[in-house]
Amino acid sequence: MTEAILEAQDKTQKSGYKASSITVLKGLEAVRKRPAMYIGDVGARGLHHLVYEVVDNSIDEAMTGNCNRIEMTINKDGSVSVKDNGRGIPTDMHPVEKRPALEVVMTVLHAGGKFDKDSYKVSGGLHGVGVSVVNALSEWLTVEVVRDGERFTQTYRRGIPAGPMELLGKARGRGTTVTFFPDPEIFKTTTFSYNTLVERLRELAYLNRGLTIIAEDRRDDSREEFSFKGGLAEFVAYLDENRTALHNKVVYFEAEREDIPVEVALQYNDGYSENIVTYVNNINTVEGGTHLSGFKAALTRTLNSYAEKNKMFKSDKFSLSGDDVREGLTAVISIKVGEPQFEGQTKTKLGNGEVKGVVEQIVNEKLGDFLEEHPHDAKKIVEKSVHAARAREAARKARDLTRRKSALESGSLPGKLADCTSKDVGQSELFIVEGDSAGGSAKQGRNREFQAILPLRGKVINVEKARVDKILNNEELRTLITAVGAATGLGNGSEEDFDMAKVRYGKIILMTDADVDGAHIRTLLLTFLFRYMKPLISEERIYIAMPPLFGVAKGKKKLYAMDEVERDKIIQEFGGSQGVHIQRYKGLGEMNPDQLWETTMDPERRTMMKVTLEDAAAADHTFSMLMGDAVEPRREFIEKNAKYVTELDV
Ligand code: 0RA
Repeated sequence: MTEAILEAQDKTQKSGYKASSITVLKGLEAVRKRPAMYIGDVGARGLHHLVYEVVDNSIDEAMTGNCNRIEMTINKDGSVSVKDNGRGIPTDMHPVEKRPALEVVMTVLHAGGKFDKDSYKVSGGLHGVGVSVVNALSEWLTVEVVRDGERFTQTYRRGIPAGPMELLGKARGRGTTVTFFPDPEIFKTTTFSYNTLVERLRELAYLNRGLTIIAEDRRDDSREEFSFKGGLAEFVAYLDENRTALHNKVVYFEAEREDIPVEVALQYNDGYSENIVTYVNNINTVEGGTHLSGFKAALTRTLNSYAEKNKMFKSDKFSLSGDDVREGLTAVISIKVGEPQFEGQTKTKLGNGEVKGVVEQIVNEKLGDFLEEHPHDAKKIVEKSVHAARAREAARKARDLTRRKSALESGSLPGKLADCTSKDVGQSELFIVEGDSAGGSAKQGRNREFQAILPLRGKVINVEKARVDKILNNEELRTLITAVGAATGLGNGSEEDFDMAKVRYGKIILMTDADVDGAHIRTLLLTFLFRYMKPLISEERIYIAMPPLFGVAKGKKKLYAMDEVERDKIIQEFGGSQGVHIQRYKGLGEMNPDQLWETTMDPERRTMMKVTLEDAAAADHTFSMLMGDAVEPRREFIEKNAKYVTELDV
């Protein structure tokens, strides 16, 4: 224990309490000065990361086998408590710093994380920055520890101890409870979303088999308890609950090689999309990486060799491609790496080269075993893949035809697209607009230098229910693919074909009516982008235009309102409703080009919603529910969420 604490201290600081408290203040100051460097941003996302950071510390206790229960509570006053039944943060005197270890952990940057060498701590990224960062960014924080039969507590304000650690008295059990209120001086909002937190906590419960996680919202008495004995197998079943499975039992295995534990669950369904969610140290690696590559390589190889060995291909030359074997596949891969290297735009791509071979070997072996032991399921999976291969071949032939034809007929860009003149991708924007009349207004109202308009006339196909050949026959999606410019020719549009470097616009903005139809078209478009152009979402290039709902005019003055509350405020500012004319915009088409520019398109004045991908698994579940076969969950979701769509987190 003492050794562990010694390790945690700053080795250059040996001059006792005063010097170390100066270091502490400097550390806290650095965090408060540049919060985004530690937690990503100071918006809703950063706010919720505070909770994840505290929970991560408890998860570490669980991962080392020292804790099996974590409770997260949003309290009535809006503060959050995270309680675990782990060993409790040590409370004995720090031999050099001359203050309790608890205070050191809570106030010294990175002190907490270095205690346990065995746990898979994350270097860099948003996670693993240490609970002291949460402390520094909280208006107040109270920690309570039960350890060795006694209860201790300490409170801090903006990271600074409000008093010494206190002994509260005797107590049973053990564990740590951290309660904090985020600092309104730092955060744009301090209101926690229970749903957002629940989604992450559910995910963590799936990822840590057997761990009980309880979420509670005392503001409205919501409560959920998650505990999954089946771990990832149950996760996959949950992701596919709105789909029809091809085989009854989820394929599940785990193994460890070169100190890298690998856990995989997968299931095929009768749909066409590919849904692989990957994690490293409980972090969702949205951009994939070496673990995903290893898995894909093994899947393709194992299915081909099994099918060949069992003479399931009609011709010797036949083989299944990666796309073929991933059609209708839902899989979750979770691995632990001692020193992960995160790369990519959003630092969610695993770079460690050694991981690919490890995952590949394990999947080859274990999936091979599964196929041998379950010939009935194996047959279904191979048949599905062979079917996918045939459809893909037919689609390719059809595509070659259309490509030649369209090359003769026109240039490469769709005729409906009113492109911008600038070739600077960074500043150019593509507006995808619902309907011809709104499209016309947008074309007239835009700044043609950097704004391109693509009006959508016909129906956008539901890609959850269609195979790639059908998708490519959909006029609207084809024009969209061509306008974006990143799919290779009219390639199959899957992630591998999608080339971010070729995207022609910095921002792609969905502009649909503020009504039910508009919302439907927007969901169809988002589903397509999520399934076939995911990097556009993970790199946060997709936006949703927010046209005003009301125009409020008095005399020559006219203001716009996004909702009823704003409308009423404007009426008040105008000195009451006398002589005030209110217009409710039902569709974009009701606005003239100038109005559309002023309210919705002008970068100086518009409000837009950025589409983010915090949690790919939750997004998959939402889309499969919204666009899949089951009607009841969709109706429930829409009723529950219709009122709360402020920040869209797919
Ligand atoms: C440092 C050392 C030990 C445990 C912890 C920190 C710890 C931190 C947190 C944060 C939230 N819950 C926590 N639980 C434990 C190990 C102590 C020992 O060896 O007994």
